Amino acid sequence: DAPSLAVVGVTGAVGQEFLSVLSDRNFPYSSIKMLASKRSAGKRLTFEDKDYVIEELTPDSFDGVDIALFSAGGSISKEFGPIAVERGSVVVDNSSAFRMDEKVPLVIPEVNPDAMAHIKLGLGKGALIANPNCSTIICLMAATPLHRHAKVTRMVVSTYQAASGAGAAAMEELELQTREVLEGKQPTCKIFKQQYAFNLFSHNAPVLSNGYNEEEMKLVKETMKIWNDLDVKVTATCIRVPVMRAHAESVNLQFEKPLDEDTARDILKNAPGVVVIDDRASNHFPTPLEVSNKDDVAVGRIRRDVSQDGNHGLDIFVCGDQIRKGAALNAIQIAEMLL
Ligand code: 2RA
Repeated sequence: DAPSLAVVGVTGAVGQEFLSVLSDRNFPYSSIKMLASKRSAGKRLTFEDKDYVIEELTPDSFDGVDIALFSAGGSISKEFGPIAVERGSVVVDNSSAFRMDEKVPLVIPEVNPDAMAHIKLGLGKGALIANPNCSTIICLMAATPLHRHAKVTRMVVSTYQAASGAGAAAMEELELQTREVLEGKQPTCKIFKQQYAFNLFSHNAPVLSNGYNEEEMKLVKETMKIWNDLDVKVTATCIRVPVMRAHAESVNLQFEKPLDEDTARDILKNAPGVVVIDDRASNHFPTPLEVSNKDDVAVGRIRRDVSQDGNHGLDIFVCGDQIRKGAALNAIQIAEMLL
């Protein structure tokens, strides 16, 4: 019979997208708990023509819950993820809290489904599965089909990341600043402390001692874990750009054996969850607006890397919806694998 669900962080951008995706995909459920902080407890929401009261997240919230979808930040996942597992729930966690824990599968269903093959519902014991970071998901949805064909030895990623990755408030501030700047007013800078509208800046994640920021090191480390390949060389530069909800990424790939652009294009055309938009004649390639609110990741600018000998290098350009495939859709596809 259908599982009982809980959505932790239901009022956030990803929490709301969880509900949209559950509904769009007719995900079966016997019951669903809407969980959030004390601040939101008591508020009402309607989901699939039924009224719900948002409940405050407590340890008891997970009694009788089969699948708990988390997207309420790393500290909430760290505190309540293990409690939910203890109460018998399978947790799909969108935060970074457990992604690099070797006991926790880090899963993109189209890429490495086997990593969670040992986790089932109804065994009377819980488990935790981590959803990768959005920029990792979007990059690997395109890079993995090529990697499977010709083994990537080095990947260089430059990301152009949307406001949504910093939450609903960041999206609101981008819109507000855009209006203010156009009206000749001083932009309101509360979220990023600098002007975002008509500007771009290095990703707001903390910068580490090696000069990389946390977002860039997520791409490096999560790729190695998801590909189960500690030898692949990855470097990244993550930039925040004034776009609402879809990330764009320029990806340079070097391969162990030759892979020409036509073969690469065919591979990508047949890759699950990927659409190729690669029309040189009309200069039509993926854009954030074109992938927003959609499930598929779009790939284009597929071309031989002219700085490499032969066909051992490719450049591609990828766009994907950060809230959907970058977070909520991927998490629910993981949950679907439990059914
Ligand atoms: C960002 N990857 O875009 C983060 C969101 N999880 O800032």
